[in-house]
Amino acid sequence: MHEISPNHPRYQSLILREKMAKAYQEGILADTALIAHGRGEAFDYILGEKTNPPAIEAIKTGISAMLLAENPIISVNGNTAVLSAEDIVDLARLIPAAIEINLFYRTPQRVEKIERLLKEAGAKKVLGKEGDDYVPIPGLEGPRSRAHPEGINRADVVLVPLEDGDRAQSLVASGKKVITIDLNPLSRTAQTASITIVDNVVRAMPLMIKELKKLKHCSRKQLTEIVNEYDNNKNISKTLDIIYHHFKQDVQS
Ligand code: PTJ
Repeated sequence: MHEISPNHPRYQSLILREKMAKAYQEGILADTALIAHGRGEAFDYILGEKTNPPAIEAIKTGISAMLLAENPIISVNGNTAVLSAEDIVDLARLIPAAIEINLFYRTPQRVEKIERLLKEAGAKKVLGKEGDDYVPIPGLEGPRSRAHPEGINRADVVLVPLEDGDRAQSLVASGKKVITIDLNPLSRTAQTASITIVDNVVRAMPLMIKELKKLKHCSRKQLTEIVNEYDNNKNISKTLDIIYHHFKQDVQS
């Protein structure tokens, strides 16, 4: 570990890097997790490393959809667990929603480590463990197609931060509402999901919890209106406009 000065202009970003590097050394993360993180960092940089208005709108809609759901669930992979374990547990408790481990690069050792991380963060029940029952998600092969019968399989709304495109597509195709958090507005996941929050998971999750506390008092009718008024393609276009203007300003200045 290197000593990082809080005065460093990229302090937050460097702290997250160190956290990810340590988790990789501990065997919690997949071999390519740091590449995925780096791609996220690049997009975060061009988004101004802040939560932009379209993300706020998507957060509000995503929380409304989770509150309206009969069986909401949060699908957790290695990167999300390392970056946001406490927030995942808090959000799941407050909605309330189930938590299921679902890994792209699944190994029994990683599943156990991620389960431990979630339990240490306060999770009472975690689905998708090694010995657990599972059914395949139609259209997907291998370990990443696993869906717990009481979890993702029967869920109507799934929050899947940092997801891979195939899986997001398959979940949508099986009739589920998919909410994702992805810094890349052009990724297949971002383009396929029902509600795409283009933001860093470390900023989006606390904001989701804050929004939940506000929306919890709304009627089902009000929540339904929020969901029905939302247009994901328009929302992503607004984010792309922000990126475009960001570049344009930089070129002109
Ligand atoms: O733990 P596993 O085995 O399930 O593997 C997880 C990874 C993330 C390695 C795997 O799903 C993967 O390879 O994902 P991709 O296809 O690289 O997609 C990751 C997406 O997340 C990319 O679009 C990144 O821009 C985005 N991303 C990376 N870091 C963040 C992020 N989005 C939000 N917040 C981040 N911190």
